[in-house]
Amino acid sequence: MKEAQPRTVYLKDYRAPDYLIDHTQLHFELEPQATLVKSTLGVRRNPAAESSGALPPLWLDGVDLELLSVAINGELVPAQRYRELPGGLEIDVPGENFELEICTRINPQANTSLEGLYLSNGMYCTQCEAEGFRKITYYPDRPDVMSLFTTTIVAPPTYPVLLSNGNKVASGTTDDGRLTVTWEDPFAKPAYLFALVGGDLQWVEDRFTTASGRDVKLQLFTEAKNIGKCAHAITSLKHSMRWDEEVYGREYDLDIFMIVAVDHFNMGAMENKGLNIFNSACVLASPETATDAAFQRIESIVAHEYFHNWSGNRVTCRDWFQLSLKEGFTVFRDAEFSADMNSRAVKRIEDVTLLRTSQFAEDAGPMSHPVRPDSYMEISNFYTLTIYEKGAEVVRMIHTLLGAEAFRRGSDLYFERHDGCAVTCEDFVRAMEDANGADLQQFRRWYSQAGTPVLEVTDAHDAASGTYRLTIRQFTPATPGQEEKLPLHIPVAIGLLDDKGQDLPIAEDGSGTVILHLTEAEQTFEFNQVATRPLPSLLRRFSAPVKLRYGYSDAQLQFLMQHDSDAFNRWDASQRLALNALSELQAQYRTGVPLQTPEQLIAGFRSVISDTALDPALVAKMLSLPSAQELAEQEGEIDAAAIIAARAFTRDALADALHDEFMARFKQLDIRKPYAPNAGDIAERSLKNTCLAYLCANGTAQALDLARAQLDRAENMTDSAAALAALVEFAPESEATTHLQAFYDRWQQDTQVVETWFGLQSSSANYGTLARIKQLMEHPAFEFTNPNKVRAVIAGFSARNFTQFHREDGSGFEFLADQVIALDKVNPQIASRLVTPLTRWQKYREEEGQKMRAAVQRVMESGELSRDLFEVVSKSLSTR
Ligand code: 7MK
Ligand code: ZN
Repeated sequence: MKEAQPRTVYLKDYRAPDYLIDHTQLHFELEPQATLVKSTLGVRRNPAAESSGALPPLWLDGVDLELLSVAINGELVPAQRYRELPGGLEIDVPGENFELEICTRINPQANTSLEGLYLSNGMYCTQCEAEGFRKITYYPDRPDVMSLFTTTIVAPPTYPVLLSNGNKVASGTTDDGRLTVTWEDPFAKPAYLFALVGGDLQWVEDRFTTASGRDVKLQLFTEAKNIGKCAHAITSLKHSMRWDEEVYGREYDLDIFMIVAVDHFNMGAMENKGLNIFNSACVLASPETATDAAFQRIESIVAHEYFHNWSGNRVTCRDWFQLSLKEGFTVFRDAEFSADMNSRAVKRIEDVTLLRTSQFAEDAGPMSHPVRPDSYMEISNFYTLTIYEKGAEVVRMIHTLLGAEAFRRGSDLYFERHDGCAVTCEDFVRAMEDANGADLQQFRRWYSQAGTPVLEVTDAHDAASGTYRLTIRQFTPATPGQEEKLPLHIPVAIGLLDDKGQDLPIAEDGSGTVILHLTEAEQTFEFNQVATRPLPSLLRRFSAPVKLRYGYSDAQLQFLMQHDSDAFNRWDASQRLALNALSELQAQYRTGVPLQTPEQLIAGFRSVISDTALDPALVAKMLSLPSAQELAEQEGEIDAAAIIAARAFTRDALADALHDEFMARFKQLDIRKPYAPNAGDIAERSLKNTCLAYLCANGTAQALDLARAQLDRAENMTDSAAALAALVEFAPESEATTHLQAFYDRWQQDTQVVETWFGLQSSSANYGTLARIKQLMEHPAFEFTNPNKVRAVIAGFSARNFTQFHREDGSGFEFLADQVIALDKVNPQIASRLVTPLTRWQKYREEEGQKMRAAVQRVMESGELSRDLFEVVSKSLSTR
């Protein structure tokens, strides 16, 4: 019942379970250091099991449990009939059907891994996905075992709120004055969707009437001090419920939907049936304390977890290799929801930025894996951008290939056919095919093939015949364990612009965008009646998760920035223009010549900044330079110093050349009005604050005064945080420190604002030095056992402060290695995520790469590692 040793699990070894659990009765007596868990299981031989003949022993997963007793059909089982083994319990069984009762003791207070049952600020809560339930009791902890759960919780009256999944069916007081509550979940579910909460909580309540007239009670539980921060999440929830009815025809299925906010949480949130548990940072918001970005993040995460009720809970995963079945689909669903609620183009830009910056880097690194992996050591390591974001792109491509109506027919069939079942990615694709008579045979390769495909596009125009030809070549670079790659079925959305910037009517219906089906390694597409050479707008809306290469000139990019009817590609053109300038500057830096002012980029940005016809949010995105991390991803061999120098130089050159434009636009947008987190206002604030950052980069006293004034009188966190960030980055250090102290004094009672405050310092290129990071870790508000604090301070530095983390002395790497080693003892999941930047050492220039590798090596040799950390570190050291 200790954790099992590192072993690799393979998809090809999947076997149906030998036994099913028809019903699961749980009885908890909550005690911080000695919680008693009694579980009563209705066990039945699985008729579909592959083992035949004699009854195999029953295997139950279990980790860090103290076994008290085992009984079968009401009689204690003697010790020689069961075996406590690493990772679980093996029991000899008396027949095909029996009732099994197991009593165990656990220690929630000592549980800092935040998996299973633990305490957060005195509140009991659980996190079971993926394999946390085995830290609560012995159980077949696998998603293809679905059971009806009844849960009784007994706790002292100091924990008046006792929650679990489903409906409350009984409550009372025990003889010794403790509270007892029983919950019954009428839907069969796998153990990973189980949840329990116990604490002294307050709540806000609302109602929602479903399309068919069911009245649903909505509750959001939190510590009393946060009760004023619940409104936005409740509104988001109601919007999500309505949207899923309208767009997918999916209604909520219980009479109550609860959300609980907890401060200690490894991830964003969790979709436990009827009882979602959220990281406080992903659910609590008020205008004074939360930024626009936080408001939008909350809206999308509330939606994501709610949408899981169908894509995840009613239809769940057969095994964890199928994780993207629920996650990719649900991310696609929440992205479309956010696009409908806000600006579609801006949402797409944000998602693609994340994909290109982080998923592409993952796909090019030692942990590269397909959307449906074929092996893993620790499943927690596979809650990745590939599973989530690339998985969502794969679903989006199906939507693009089939069209919206056909996609809906496919999802209807999928939900109907597999309701109440644990299924596979293959089942999803087949439903899409069967509902439409479609053929997605070649498309399936997207699920099994890792790596980011590259498209190389060339074109030719023949004026005499009026033909225009686009030739597209595709290839995917090798990834660890997958040398050979096959051509994929890729939807490439394109338009052709005439010399006025108008779309040629190339689609059958006369519109300007067509979807090319690229299926071969190289393919030529022909367009007729094209009199003059057009300018292609390629991969509109980012119709596939690929790297697209085409030899655009800077002038063509500026033309696309101004004229493309596809807003996404207008933005993309601005980014390509910036990338051209930045890679040129990196080359100059490397050869030691003086850096030259990027005139083309300045001209391009100038044309955008004053364009008042464009959505200001889009303008803000177009004026934003790719991050250092995104630039690094672009390079074959990363030269961190060159990236840092080129980027800072470019930013300063833009700040200088466009000072008057930035000032004019800032002044125009700097109007006082009551805060509302709607798309229009968010857009204006984002452009205003983008201008402010450039103005401050310029460093004039006048610009800094604007930031000081804004910090002084801002009534919302978006504007105060933006002003503070600009001052921290660009004001003299002593002044920055003074502002930070004042800000802290004002907000120290507010956990979410303190997290923002930490993050703003640790990620500041100028202010966030290693010495300062170490200081922040000594701050009384820092907590090594709280993932949000660790992420804000340590990951703020290692993952978002490229400049300081990559200092040439390698001190950043050594620091991170130290923190990872220490964290692994506290919280393996967080340690394993935090080490990521170091594990990509292979891509860096020799000297720096070797320093990073040495840090990884030191982690490896530091003693016994968790399975989580061992997997990522060993894979990093074994790739070249
Ligand atoms: C999002 C799993 C959960 C990483 C990103 C989430 C997790 C990890 C939320 C935890 C989720 N099922 O809903 O996907
Ligand atoms: Zn999810």
